This record gives sequence, structure tokens and C-alpha cells, in this order.
Amino acid sequence: MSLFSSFLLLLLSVSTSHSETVSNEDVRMTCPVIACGSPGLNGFPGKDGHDGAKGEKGEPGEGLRGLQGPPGKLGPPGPPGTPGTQGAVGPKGDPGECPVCDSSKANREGESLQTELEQIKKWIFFFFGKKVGKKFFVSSNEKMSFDRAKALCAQFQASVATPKNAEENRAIKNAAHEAAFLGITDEENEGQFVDMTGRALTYTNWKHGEPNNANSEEDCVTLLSDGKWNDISCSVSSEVVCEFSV
Ligand code: MFU
Ligand code: CA
Repeated sequence: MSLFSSFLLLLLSVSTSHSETVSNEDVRMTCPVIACGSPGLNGFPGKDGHDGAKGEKGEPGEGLRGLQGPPGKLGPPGPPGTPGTQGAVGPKGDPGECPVCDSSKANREGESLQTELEQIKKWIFFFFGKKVGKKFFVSSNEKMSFDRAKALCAQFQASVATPKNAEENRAIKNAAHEAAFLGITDEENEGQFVDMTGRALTYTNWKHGEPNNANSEEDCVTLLSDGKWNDISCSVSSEVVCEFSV
């Protein structure tokens, strides 16, 4: 006999026993439908619902820390630092090698050249000039204006001869062949004769009646063959004696 058949039998017997004690009217009042019976068993649970909203981040855990990772990449170079303080002075270097700079050799060569120069000067004094103290006079042997005379002497780092005393005046006379320009003029102030540096004369040897500024145009001076001075025009051609310092 199946479980369902047994269930129906049980249900029938219960219904029979009950009808023995309850009237037909009572049956109709309390149970008008045959299907009415005991409540059914609970159904199975429904399907799972949708996922809920994400929860807040939890507190950090309290477990053991992991091992330290490897070092990161090298960063970019930083800006240049401030200059350091000046270092100490280094030791003195070795002496250089320079044959020309060799003082002893240079001195020897200098002395040799000096000796040779002095010898050449002596020849010039002997043949062409007259020396007095530290002055050496040489004649041009050629006539020219006073401007050209100044330029000629300047060419040799010399100046037009200017006697400062009788001895120098005599030396100039002996160096010259005829009347020669001296380095004396009154071009700036008529009658005020000065030397080539503009200084007033401290020695003169004017010929009698000179300076006369003949024709009002004599601002230069020549030393005549007798050693006396005459003022003369600066534009006339005359020999010139140059004065060198030695
Ligand atoms: C004298 C000089 C002049 C010039 C003339 C020929 O004047 O003073 O400088 O030499 O003789 C009269
Ligand atoms: Ca004159």
C-alpha cells in the first residue's frame, strides 16, 4: 500500500468516527468544503537576493609587516651648490727655460753691444762732431729752412744746437762750416728769445748791433763763423747743427 493510499484511509476513518458524534447540520456549518484540511508544510527558501551596497573600508590589520621592498629609481640631479672657498696658494713653480731671458747671457750680450756702440760714437765724434761734457754736436753740411732743420735733428732723436755756455758755443762753431741755425727763436714774443723748450736764455753771444729784427722778420738765430749770434729770418736756408745727449 502506497503512502498516499494510507493517508486517504486515515483521512476516511477519522471522518467516519466523527460523523458518529456530530449531526449532519453541524457538519454543514463547520466544514462546508471537503478540501479543507490541515495546513500545508512550509515551502522551500526563495532565491538569493541582489548584492548589497559596498561597505566602508575596514581598519588596518594588526598582522606582521611584510619585508622592506628594493630601493626606488635614482632621482633627478639637484641644483649646483654654492662655490667653495678659495684654496691655499700653491707651491712656487720650477724656473722656466728661456735662453733669451737668461740674465747672465743677456747681460753679456748687452755689455758687448754697449761697447760696440761706444766705439761707433767715438768714430763719429772724431770724423764729424764735437763733444762737450754730455753734449755732442753734428753739422748738417746742408742748407735748409728752420722748420726743416728742426725736423732733421728730430729724425735722429736730437734737437737744434743751443749753447748754454762759451765752451758749448765754441764746439758748435767748430762743428759748423758756415752760419748755422741755433735752437733759439722769438717767434712767440718779439724780442724775447727762448730755447726750444720755451725757457729764457741764460747765455747769449750776440754780435754787436744784434738782434736787430731786420725788416721785422728775423725770429730765428744763426751762429756766425766768428762764433757771434745774429737774428735772421726763419725761412732762409742755412746750415744746422744738431745737438745729441751722450
Ligand atoms: C744785418 C743783419 C741781418 C742780415 C743783414 C744782411 O742787418 O742783422 O740779419 O744778416 O745784415 C743789417
Ligand atoms: Ca739780424
